[in-house]
Amino acid sequence: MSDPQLAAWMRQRQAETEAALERLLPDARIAPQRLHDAMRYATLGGGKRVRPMLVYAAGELAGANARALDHAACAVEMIHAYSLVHDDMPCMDDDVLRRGKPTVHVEYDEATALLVGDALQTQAFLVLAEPDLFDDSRRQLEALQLLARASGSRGMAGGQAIDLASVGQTLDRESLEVMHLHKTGALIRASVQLGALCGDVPPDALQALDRFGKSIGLLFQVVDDILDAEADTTTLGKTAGKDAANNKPTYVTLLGSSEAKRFAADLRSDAHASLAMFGERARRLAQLTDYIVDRSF
Ligand code: GRG
Repeated sequence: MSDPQLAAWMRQRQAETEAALERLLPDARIAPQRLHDAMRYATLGGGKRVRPMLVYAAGELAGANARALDHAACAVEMIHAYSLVHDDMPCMDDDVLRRGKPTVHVEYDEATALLVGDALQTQAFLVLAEPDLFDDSRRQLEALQLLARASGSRGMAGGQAIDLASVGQTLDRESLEVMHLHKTGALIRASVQLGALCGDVPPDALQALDRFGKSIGLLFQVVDDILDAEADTTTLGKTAGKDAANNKPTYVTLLGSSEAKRFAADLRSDAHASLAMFGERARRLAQLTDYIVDRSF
């Protein structure tokens, strides 16, 4: 990473996320120990923590208090961790490795993996519903609704359903976009809004941040597709990536690599344009946008 200040900020926020998750996940010494242990296994000690970093960066812009931000960052990461545990199960992607270690159903068992996802999801809402977290309880209710909407059938889970239904189908660009805006984009978009809701921003600022969140949510997925395709080119001699190998459409299979990169560049510009009204206050969000792209190409 080119900017040492950003690297230091990211390390600090990642460490803060880890410490807050340690505190806010159930203690593995308390019954049911095996479930609690598996929840911690799924959540702690791995991952880039992109969503928590977006919560913190938006919260900094909005002047949010640190405790509310820790809880919001953990809530969104718990939902993300649950989605990965379920996504890896044999009934979905059937993956054996996640974040460099065996997936939860491999390390524990399938029934435990199902329960880990369920319990992480409810833990997320418990953590965000903590009393006296927000200065304004109406904003806390808004945050809870926002996270529920982004995670549920009209958000991430809905996107996963569209994805499962698309296996073996030829999706057009619009349908692929709808799928990713839900499956990956909804939680990333919600992370930015959650950070802002922890503080105090006027409605026009919240709208601009929502446009920003929508652009980077899609950007994240386009970059993921490109990275996946490029990893396959170097390691397997294929050109389309794991999803494509699983007969799932991706931006690279649909648009080709050059056009997918052009689309990523457009989304990056849209994201920066949405931050224009904030000036210097949005520096971290702008830097995180570039990080999402530059971790690859
Ligand atoms: C099972 C309800 C349900 C939803 C699953 C998000 C999702 C929906 C599945 C993940 C599948 C996947 C690998 C999508 C590609 C983009 C993505 C979300 C990658 C994983 O997120 P990162 O890169 O992971 O932020 P880390 O490990 O860094 O947290």
